[in-house]
Amino acid sequence: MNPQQLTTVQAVDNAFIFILGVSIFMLLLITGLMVYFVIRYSRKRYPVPLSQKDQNLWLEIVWTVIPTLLVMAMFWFGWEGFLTLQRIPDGAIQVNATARMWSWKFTYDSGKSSGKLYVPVGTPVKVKLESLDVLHAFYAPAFRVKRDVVPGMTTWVWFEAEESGSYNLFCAEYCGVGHADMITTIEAVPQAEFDQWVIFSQPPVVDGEILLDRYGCLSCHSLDGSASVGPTLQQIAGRITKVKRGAESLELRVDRDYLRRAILDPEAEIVEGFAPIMPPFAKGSLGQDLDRMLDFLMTGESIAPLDGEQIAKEQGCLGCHSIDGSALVGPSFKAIFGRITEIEGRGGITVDAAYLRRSITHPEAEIVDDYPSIMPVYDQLTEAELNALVDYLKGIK
Ligand code: HEC
Ligand code: HEC
Ligand SMILES: [Cu+2]
Repeated sequence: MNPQQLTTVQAVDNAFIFILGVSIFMLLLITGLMVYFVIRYSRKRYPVPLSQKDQNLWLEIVWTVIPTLLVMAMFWFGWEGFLTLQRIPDGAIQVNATARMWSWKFTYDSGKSSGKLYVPVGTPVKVKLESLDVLHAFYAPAFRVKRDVVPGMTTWVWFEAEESGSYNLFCAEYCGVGHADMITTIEAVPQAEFDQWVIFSQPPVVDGEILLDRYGCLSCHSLDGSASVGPTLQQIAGRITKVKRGAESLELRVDRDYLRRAILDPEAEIVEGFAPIMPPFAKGSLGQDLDRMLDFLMTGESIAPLDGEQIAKEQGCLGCHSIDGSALVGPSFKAIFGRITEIEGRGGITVDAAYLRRSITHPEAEIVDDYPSIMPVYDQLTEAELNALVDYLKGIK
């Protein structure tokens, strides 16, 4: 077998193209011969048969041996393809995929998760597949992989993206009314971008110190007043800082804008007495965390609230709940706060924050009348995420 492993695309395409090629060749050969014989030996030309052969050993050998070889070759390509799909190459990174009605969640080693599958170009990726509810299937046509995602069982696929781009990813097993919402994409990005993305945009944290630590700020900055590689960040807001902007020396009061510049473009203004070695942080890689970081640095404590809408999207809530009043799989979120909701076997309950929390963490405890009890249990949300969700729901008018 080849010392260098095939990719899944090569493996499947080899088998496919070989079988297709043989089939087309046979189709043309047989049809051509048939037409030729029909004309050549038509009854008009030869009303009486010229000969009546019933034996030709060579012909029999030829049409036994050649098809046998062809079928064995088909088996060879198929078998090689099967083995390639089974054998995960060395150096593959792992991503865990969780399918649920009706969304995908991909979790990376760093703890980061996303609704699209991000992969580095040129590195094999092993995707571990698990389902939280019913049968789904992971189907990425561009990489020729398709595998059932079975509740209670772990399956996996691997593939390697050779070029960066955005590739379709489907659920290929009908899994209920929201099945079609399980379309997402595989985003293949250059390795450096992937590393940046996986490391620098991680799950939301609520503690400012953890947040700074996560981005590596604390390896150069202290929070206790001591200078290290960079100035301390303790009580930085409002402090007068001496910086060099080009050749110019300035004294600036630290405000939000200054902090933003110091993080996104540290080279523009260098704090006196320190080396210009702080790496710039791209706005995109910090995302929402930039504002939360600034909040923390400005106040020393509070962190901006998480974006509840974002969480609702990521968690798939909006696949089952509309915000425009239409009933999807679950009741609409429109004007949910304060309304009376009819609970099976218990009558009307006024929707308040506590009820919303219970609905999310223990949806099976109170079932809204006329709806099936299929809402997934969200017990993995952090306190902050839960609060953000409840605030978001409250705000939907
Ligand atoms: C490799 C070390 C290093 C890392 C990592 C680093 N910094 Fe810095 N930082 C410095 C140095 C050195 C300075 C002073 C020189 C300058 O202004 O660029 C500085 C300056 C600053 C200043 C201006 C401080 C003042 O007194 O005016 C702020 C604010 C700051 N960094 C925030 C951050 C944040 C937030 C992070 C993480 C997202 C971070 N830094 C990551 C080394 C680092
Ligand atoms: C698979 C579909 C599905 C998903 C995903 C889902 N829900 Fe639900 N949800 C339902 C159904 C069905 C009901 C009604 C039955 C019940 O009470 O369990 C419901 C009920 C609710 C209720 C009570 C509504 C009322 O009118 O009293 C709230 C609040 C709620 N969901 C919030 C959420 C949030 C927040 C998320 C995301 C974290 C979410 N749901 C995700 C299907 C879903
Ligand atoms: Cu599905």
